Amino acid sequence: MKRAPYWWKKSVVYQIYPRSFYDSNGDGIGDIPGVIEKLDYVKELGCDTIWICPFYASSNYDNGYDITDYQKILPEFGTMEDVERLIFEAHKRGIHLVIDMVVNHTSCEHPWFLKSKIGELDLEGKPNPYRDFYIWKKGKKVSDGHGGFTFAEPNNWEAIFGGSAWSQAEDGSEDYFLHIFSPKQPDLNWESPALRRKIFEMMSWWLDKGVDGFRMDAICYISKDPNFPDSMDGNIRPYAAFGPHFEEFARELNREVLSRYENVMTVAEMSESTPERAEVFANEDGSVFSMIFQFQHLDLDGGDSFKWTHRKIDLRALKKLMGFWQKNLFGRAWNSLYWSNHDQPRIFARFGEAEGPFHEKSAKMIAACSHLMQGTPYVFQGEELGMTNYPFRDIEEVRDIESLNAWEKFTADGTFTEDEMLELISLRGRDNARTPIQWDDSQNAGFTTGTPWIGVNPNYRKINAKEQLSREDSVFRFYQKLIALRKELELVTTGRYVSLDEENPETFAYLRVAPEPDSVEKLLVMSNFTDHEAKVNFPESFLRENRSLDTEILLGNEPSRTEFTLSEPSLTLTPYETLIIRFFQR
Ligand code: TEU
Ligand code: CA
Repeated sequence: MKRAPYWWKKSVVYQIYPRSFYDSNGDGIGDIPGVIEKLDYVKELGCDTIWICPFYASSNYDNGYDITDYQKILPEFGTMEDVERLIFEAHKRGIHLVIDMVVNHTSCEHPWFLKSKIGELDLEGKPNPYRDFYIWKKGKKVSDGHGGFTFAEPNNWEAIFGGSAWSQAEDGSEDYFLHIFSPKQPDLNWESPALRRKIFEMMSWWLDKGVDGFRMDAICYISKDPNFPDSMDGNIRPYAAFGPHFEEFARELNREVLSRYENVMTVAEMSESTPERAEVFANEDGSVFSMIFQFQHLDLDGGDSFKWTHRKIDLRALKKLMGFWQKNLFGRAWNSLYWSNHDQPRIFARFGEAEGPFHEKSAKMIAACSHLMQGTPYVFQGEELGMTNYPFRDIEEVRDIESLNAWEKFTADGTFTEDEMLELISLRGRDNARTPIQWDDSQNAGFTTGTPWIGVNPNYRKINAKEQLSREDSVFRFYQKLIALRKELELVTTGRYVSLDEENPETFAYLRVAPEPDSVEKLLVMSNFTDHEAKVNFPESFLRENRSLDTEILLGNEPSRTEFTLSEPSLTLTPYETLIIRFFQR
């Protein structure tokens, strides 16, 4: 497929978690042929790019994010021919395909690691070329308490999925290998030129197959602090993210791989990101990545035990933060816009209502509020249906390595009781996003004819695609209109962001202003985040400047709202209402 320069700026991405999307052969696991069968659904929604989560050969401890062969497909997902067909069928429909590239680490069962862990010498006693592919450090010499000594972890870094970030290989040496995530996911050593070469060749191989880009998994971690110092509280992120060679490696990846193909899209997953970093790594000249996934907005409800908390996001803090990103990146870098993905709970854990009269209305409001900002919006599968968290009642129902490890740790050390922890998993756990897509009201929500690998949300008879498609006022239909609006109105892509009524704790209002100085065209997006009526206040200057302009309602979620004129200093929105107004001169 021919790719236009910066095509992603006008794109809306649909994220597919293949394991839970659609099962074509009844083994309970979603697969690539299943994705192909549902491409028309994605097309109907209006998305023109798919980001598909890992489908490579994997040991599956972390659902595909632990790769054993980058150039093979996990048999339960299908074959390489299926993936080639997916590329072809997506392109046939004008849909770009962006694949998930997990190159910070591999599986502990990847042949490179199996060879690496043999030791500094290979089986023939020669220097082992694979040793350097991973990060090995001598253990720290510590007293054994009996006058002798023993070896301990090189430092106190904690893995993101719990426990020490260092584990020992069974090679009889005192060496430890580093794993930022789980011991099943050893970190690759990007300091090794031979390793980088292998990665670059492999990524080029995928581009040669015709994929349109990559979502770069956990990429901010590929360069670590070379001194491996102890961390104050065990937190690994300050030392493992954005190390001294990160920018160099990222630019090399661009030079050696991305820039050799035409208009490849990359979205780089980067926790610990700030607008200053986005300016470097998602800059306009295309010398690094196309855009990044930042996490600051999702960290607003983090707590002492990381994500395991009931804390709520303060709307004022959210508005300031989003506005800060919008303003700082304007003309310099490109934003991604998302609330949900396979690592996050369903949106209603944060905003709106999962049940009751405002369920759908709130889902639409949240979508409009983020889709009309500047950047590339991401729709995570099921979001367009208003899918909700799963009511986990037993730890046996949980599949996610992160949640299971957290359960072990926090129930053992007394941070939480079992009941509390289960409640937190139901609220914040990653499996909430990973339950099967609810296609219709038949058994297993039409996802599979077999036994699904993870429970289907019991609300599928009410919330499902078939029902949503049959109704004009559904969440799906609203997403369709929202996506179409982005395609029709240049302003959504190019407009400058101006925040309005920023101190208001209940409503979120902003303007998108045409960048051409001689244009008066503007969009006004107003959203009520509460379950009661709430006001948006217009500053005097705003009223003065815009009162004489013509207005039209472009989209909203309140059927009784049929007119809008800018006459009063404030407007009262109904519960969870969103209202999108265009200002123009006739
Ligand atoms: O996530 C990396 C990441 O930055 C984590 O901190 C993420 O926020 C985590 O899921 C916290 O709940 C990526 C993938 O998206 C994730 O699914 C993988 O498990 C992880 O990398 C390891 O590959
Ligand atoms: Ca299957």
